[in-house]
Amino acid sequence: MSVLSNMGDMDSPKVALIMGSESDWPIMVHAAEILESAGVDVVAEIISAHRTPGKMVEFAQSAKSRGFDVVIAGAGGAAHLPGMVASMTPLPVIGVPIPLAQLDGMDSLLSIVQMPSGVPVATVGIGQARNAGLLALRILGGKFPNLVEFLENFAQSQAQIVLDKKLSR
Ligand code: RP5
Repeated sequence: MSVLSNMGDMDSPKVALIMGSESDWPIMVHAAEILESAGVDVVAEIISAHRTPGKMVEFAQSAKSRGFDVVIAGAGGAAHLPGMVASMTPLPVIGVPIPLAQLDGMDSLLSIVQMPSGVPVATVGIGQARNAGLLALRILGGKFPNLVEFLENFAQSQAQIVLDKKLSR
């Protein structure tokens, strides 16, 4: 493998979208969609902190050299994936708490948000994968100015949708 293919294309933004289970994908796909509509290269993978811990360590330790700029990690229940990955990479990690049948995602939220001092994970709301994608775009905007333009247009169209609403009675 050449150094270049290992590093990826350094001039284009690249986000790793990891999740503990295939069952997280219907929520996590919303992060992929907003990122891809902004032209960001997304690599999605199932990595479980508990079922595939070796794969998690390998991923976290190589994420930066693989050319990723940001990691978005979704997990439900005892949601240790985002925090464990953050402990092994200098990249920004955004955690998405996945709601499960029991406890409505409060377990996932509390598992992800309450990180020890020195190991930050930016946590979005329960099930809010699209916000994780948007936050990743804001982080990437510092390096890729075209993404700032995308976000400005996004905010404008979002505002227009609200302005166009009519209340009927
Ligand atoms: C977590 O366990 C996963 O992130 C998922 O949200 C949850 C349930 O996984 P499955 O039993 O559906 O594979 O690790």
